Amino acid sequence: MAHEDLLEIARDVAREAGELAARLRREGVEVAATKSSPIDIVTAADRATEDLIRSRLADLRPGDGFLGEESGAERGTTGLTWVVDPIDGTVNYLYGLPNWSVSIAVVEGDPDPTTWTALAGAVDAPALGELYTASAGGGAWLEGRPLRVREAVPLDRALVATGFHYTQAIRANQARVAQPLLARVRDLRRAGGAAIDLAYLAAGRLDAYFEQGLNPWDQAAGALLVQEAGGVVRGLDEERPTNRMTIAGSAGVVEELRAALLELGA
Ligand code: 2AM
Ligand code: CA
Repeated sequence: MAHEDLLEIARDVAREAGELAARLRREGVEVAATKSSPIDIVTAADRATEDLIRSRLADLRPGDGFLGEESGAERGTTGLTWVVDPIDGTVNYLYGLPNWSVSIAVVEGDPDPTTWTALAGAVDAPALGELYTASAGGGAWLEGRPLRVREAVPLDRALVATGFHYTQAIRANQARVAQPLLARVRDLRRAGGAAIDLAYLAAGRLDAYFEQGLNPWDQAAGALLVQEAGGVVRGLDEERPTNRMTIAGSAGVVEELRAALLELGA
């Protein structure tokens, strides 16, 4: 199937899932359970939204694999896997802050960011009224507007977004790194959703982004947006993003940020 057809599926399913999550938000939201730590939460809306996405994709693309944050992995037979975060930025969603999104990507190969080839992706942010899309070789788009990362600036003029882990021990090290880094950049932003951070980067609203501990579904669609907008997404030592670190932006900023993170022991 052509990338454009996969993109249409990603976009349509993300939009429908975004409408469901937004409606459930208006009806009220409570924490259903905690996951890796007491602050790592899941709501009934995360589960209902993933169920909707999973069943739509099963109808439209039987045979493809699925990897979702809430319901886990299912191997397919076509070599393609849909990598889904039903609600990225769940804490924002719970608190009524607008930076949460539905993130859907389709990848070829094992559903592992260090090896997969992302073919298409959509990040739908209903509370922002923004639906971002990208396909491999087809560019990154926001509502009909092609996206481009900002031209590289020196790190001391870069607006850098990041996020903090749900695990307190990892947070302690992130705080230790953030303190000196703050003096070396224009400013830091922490909006609370990796997929939108990456989409903002693709749209030229940030100069760079880094985060430790992202899962495949947090970054699958967002990383493709950044790459298709002319940016780079990589790890600390590795050329591909890993669970340990994701660094993204224009090539020049990414190199300088990476060197600073290595020096600071991130
Ligand atoms: P979530 O909202 O789906 O949990 C927060 O910095 C961003 O990182 C969110 O996109 C969050 O996704 C994601 N994230 C993934 N794993 C995380 C972790 N272990 N700790 C904190 N944030 C995590
Ligand atoms: Ca999530």
